[in-house]
Amino acid sequence: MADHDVLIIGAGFAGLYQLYKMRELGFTARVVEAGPEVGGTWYWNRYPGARCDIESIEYSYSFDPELQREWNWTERYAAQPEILTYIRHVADRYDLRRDIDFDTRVVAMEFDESADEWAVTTDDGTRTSARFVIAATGCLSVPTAPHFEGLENFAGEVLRTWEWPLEGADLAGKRVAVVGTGSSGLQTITAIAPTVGHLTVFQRTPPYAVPAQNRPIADELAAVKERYPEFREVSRLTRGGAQCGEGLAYPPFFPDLDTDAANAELGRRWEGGGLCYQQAFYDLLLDPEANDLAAEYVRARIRDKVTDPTVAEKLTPRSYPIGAKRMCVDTGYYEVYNQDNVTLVDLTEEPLRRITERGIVAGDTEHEVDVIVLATGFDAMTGALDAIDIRSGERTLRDKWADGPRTYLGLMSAGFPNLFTVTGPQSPSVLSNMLTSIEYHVEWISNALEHLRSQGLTRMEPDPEAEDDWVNATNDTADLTLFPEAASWYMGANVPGKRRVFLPFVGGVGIYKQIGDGVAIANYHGFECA
Ligand code: FAD
Ligand code: N01
Repeated sequence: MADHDVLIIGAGFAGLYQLYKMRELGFTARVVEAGPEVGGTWYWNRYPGARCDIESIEYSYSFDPELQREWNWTERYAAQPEILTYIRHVADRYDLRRDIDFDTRVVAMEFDESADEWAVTTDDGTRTSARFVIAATGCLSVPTAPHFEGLENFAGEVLRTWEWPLEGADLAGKRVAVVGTGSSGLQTITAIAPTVGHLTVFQRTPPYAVPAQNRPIADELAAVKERYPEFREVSRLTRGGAQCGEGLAYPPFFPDLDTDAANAELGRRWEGGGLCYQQAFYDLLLDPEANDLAAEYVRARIRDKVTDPTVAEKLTPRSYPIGAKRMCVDTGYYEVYNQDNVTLVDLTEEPLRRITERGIVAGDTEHEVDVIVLATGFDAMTGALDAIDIRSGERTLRDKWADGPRTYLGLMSAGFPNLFTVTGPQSPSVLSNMLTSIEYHVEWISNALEHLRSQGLTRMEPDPEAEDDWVNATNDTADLTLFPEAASWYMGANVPGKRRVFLPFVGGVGIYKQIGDGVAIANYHGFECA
C-alpha cells in the first residue's frame, strides 16, 4: 500500500490548488516543494519591477467564489509582493502548509509495475511512495543559466532575476549591467534605471514591448465582482484564457480591414494596453502581412519614444514576427534609454566575449560595473521534468522526450502511468492566462482520479496511438502559424542542444477545454484505465 494516494511536486499556484482538490475529494496527498515557501514563480522571481502581464482580475484563482469576492487587487497588473501575499493567504486560508514538505526536491521517481505506484526519492535521500504523482513543477521554474566565460572571476556582485536575494539588493548609485531583455530584464531595467549610478544593458534580441497602462482598479474590480462567476465562465472559453475586455467576441480578420481601419485597431489596442495588442487581428500570428503591420506599428512607437535614432534602431525588433516570442508589457521601458546614465550594448554588433574581474567585455570594450544582473530566462516547459530522473520500465521520460515532448493532451505520457503534468507541454499553458489553464488541468486530473476510484481502478496512461495523434495535431497546428519563425523559448531555441519543437498547444484554451471535456465524457477516450 502506497504511503500516499497522491504526491504533488511543487507548491506554486498549481500545486496548492491540486492539494486543495485532493483533500476536498478525500485523497491522502503530500506536496514536495524545493523552496522554503509557497508561491513558486512568485516566490523565486523577486527582482525589482516584477509583476504579472495578465490582468489581476483574471490572474487569480476562480475556484472559490468567496475568495474572489473578498480579495482586493490594487492594480490592473499586480506586483510580485502582492501576488505572493495572495498565494500565502490562499495557503493559510485553506490550511495547506501542513501537507507540504518545504526545502525538499524530488530527484528521482520509478514506477513499480507490480503495485501500480511510484517510488519517489527526494534530495535528502528519503523514499516515499504514491499511487499517483502530479507534477506541478512549473513551465518557467528552471533557469537556463548560460555559461559566461570568466563569470567566476568577477569581483562584484552577480544577481539573478530568478533567485533574487530575499533581503533585496541595494543598487542605488552603483554601476549595474543587465544581461537579457526578455520580460524579466525589461522589468528590472525599468525599475532600477532611476536609482542606479550607471546602467549598461546587454541586448541580444530586442523584444516587442507594449505599454501596460497599469492603474488602480478599485472600480473595475467592484464591477467584475458583481458578476465574477459568469465572467470566469467566459474566460474559460476564450482563446487565451482571458477576455481583453471583449468577452467572447472574435477580433477582426485582417483581410476584412483596409489599412486605415487596421491601424486604427492597432492604435486602440495600444492605448488599451497589455498583451491584448496581439488580439488586434484574429490572424495576427497566421498572416505575415497582418503581422508586419502590427510589428511596424510598434517599431514606429519605439522611434517616437527614443530620442537618439541610433539607439532607437538598436531597440527595434526586425528579425522575427511580433508575438512569435512572448511579448513584453512595459511601464516606461523605452524611455529609460533617454536617460544619460543608461547605455545600450547591442550584442549582435559587439558580441559578449567574457566576464572579467571588473566587468563585461563586449566587442572590444570592457564595461566596468559593480553588479551584474542576469535575466537570461528558463528551460521552459520541459526543464523541471527533465531535471528529475523519471523511470518506468527500461525508459526514462528524459530519453523518451529527447526529440521533443510526447504527451496526450499535455496531461500524461504513454509508458509513464499514473503521472500527470499540470500545464504540461502540448497544452495551452504558457500561451494563456496560466491561472485559467492551471485550474482546468487540476480539475481535469481530479475528476480523472475520482473516476478511477469510483471504478475500482488503479492505473491510467495514454494509449500510444492517441498520443501520436495529439503530438501530430499540436505540431501541425503550430506549423500553420508564424510561431516557428522565431528562435524562442516556446521552441526550445534558448537551450543549447534542446530539440526545436513548438512546446505549447496553439489551438487556444476554449478549444482545448472542449477537447478535454469531450475526452473525459467519452469515458476517458484515448486513455487506458485498468
Ligand atoms: P511554479 O510557480 O513555477 O511552481 C513550481 C514549483 O515547483 C516551484 O516552486 C519549484 O520550486 C517547484 N519544483 C520544481 N521542480 C521541483 C522538484 N523536482 N522538487 C520539488 N519542487 C520542485 N503567467 C501568466 O499567465 N501571467 C503572468 O503575468 C505571468 N508572469 C510571470 C512572471 C514571471 C517572472 C515568470 C517567471 C512567469 C510568469 N508567468 C505568468 C508564468 C508563471 O510561471 C505561471 O503563471 C504560474 O505562476 C505557474 O505556477 P505553477 O504552480 O504551475 O508553477
Ligand atoms: O526570459 P526570456 P525571461 N547572452 O527568455 C537573453 C515570463 N515572464 O526571464 O532573445 C546574451 O524571455 C535573451 O536573448 P535572446 C514570460 O512568459 C513574465 O525574461 O535569446 N543574452 C533574452 O533577451 C517570459 O517570456 C513576466 O537573443 C542572452 C533574455 O536573455 C518568460 O517568463 C516577467 C543569453 C531572456 O529572456 C521568460 O522571461 C518575467 C546569452 N548567453 C517573465 N542567453 C511578466 O511580465 C539569454 N539571453 C509577467
